[in-house]
Amino acid sequence: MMTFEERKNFVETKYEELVTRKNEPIEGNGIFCRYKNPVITAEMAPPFWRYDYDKEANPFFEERIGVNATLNSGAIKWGDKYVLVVRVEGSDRKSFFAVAESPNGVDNFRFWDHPVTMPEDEVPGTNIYDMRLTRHEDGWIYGLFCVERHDDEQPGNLSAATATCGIARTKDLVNWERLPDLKSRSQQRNVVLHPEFVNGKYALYTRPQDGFIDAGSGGGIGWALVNDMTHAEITDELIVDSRYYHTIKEVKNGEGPHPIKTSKGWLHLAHGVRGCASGLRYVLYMYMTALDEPWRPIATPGGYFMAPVGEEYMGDVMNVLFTNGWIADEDGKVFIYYASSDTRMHVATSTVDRLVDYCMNTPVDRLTTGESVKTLNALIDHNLAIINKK
Ligand code: M1P
Repeated sequence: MMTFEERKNFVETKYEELVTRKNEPIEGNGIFCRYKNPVITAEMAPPFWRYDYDKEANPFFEERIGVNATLNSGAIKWGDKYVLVVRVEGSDRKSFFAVAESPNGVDNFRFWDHPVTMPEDEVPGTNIYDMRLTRHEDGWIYGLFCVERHDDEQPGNLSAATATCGIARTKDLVNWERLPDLKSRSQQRNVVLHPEFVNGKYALYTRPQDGFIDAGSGGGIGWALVNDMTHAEITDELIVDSRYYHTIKEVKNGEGPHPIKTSKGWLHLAHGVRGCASGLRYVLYMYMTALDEPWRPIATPGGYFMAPVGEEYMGDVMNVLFTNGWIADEDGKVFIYYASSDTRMHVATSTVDRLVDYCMNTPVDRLTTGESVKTLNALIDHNLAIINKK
């Protein structure tokens, strides 16, 4: 067995190798490029978070605090750095937020020294996760996230929980002002703040749900206007992106990061969930809404945008891709940050033009096999006419 010094050296060398390894794009379908390596994994939590460096207190250099997963991360450009507010899950199953930054958005992510100390709401949460970051035109950076608490109305059920939208705001990603949780008739998860005022109000993408897990009668991704983020309350909610039978979002869907503004409309990234024999399958999909009416869909490409491949299938919760962060650079490049199987973070890159083209020109899902075959035959006939002309 190794000595204290040998182990410390071993742990630090392995960590440095991981955080400095170069990432490479993999050419794909013309819409986006995946990258060879995940961008953040549990092993990239700094050794000084996990080990006690005091030789007397920890003579075997044993790990004291385990990190289980690094997943569903909010994203923001911070000066010239690409910054993720990562959901870090400890081996005790509690998630917390921690900021990691990279000079180029695809590798060399390093965590800032301390995780985020998030102030509590009046009723403290048991677990918080999945932050969506919005640099709002009011001058604040908002973080909206899920707060999980035990459902005390079901005292005999240890697993009964409630999902509420927590709200905090910051100017520096270090000091967070906690605002009261969102008030809503239903439970809420995957709530996202739109970056601009709409009709003078704050606008939220919502996900009304009947229970902690079940979207039930929730209908899909909703839209609600709120007068004041310091006392946010949903009174009216409109469904902007519905769920349908036998689609990739039959069981649930949820807005990802806040939409990107383009000259053709707002670009949205979301997740859709369906059931299958092995459980739930989470994939990513896109849609666009009108520039002047961000609640009105103008493009709804059919099927998924990204689904798990290779090692992405495997992890704590299998068959899951989830996203709540992307960054659009001024030159039009888009960095899409997504987690696989609730375990690790990845990046894929594209451009605003490619994503708009994808949304505008991918056939819609016409909801039956007969219609899908008609759509396919139309493309084949179109292509054969071109090919046979040569
Ligand atoms: O386990 C997959 C995802 O499940 C939930 O997402 P949704 O609310 O859409 O079902 C969330 O707990 C999410 O964190 C998790 O990745």
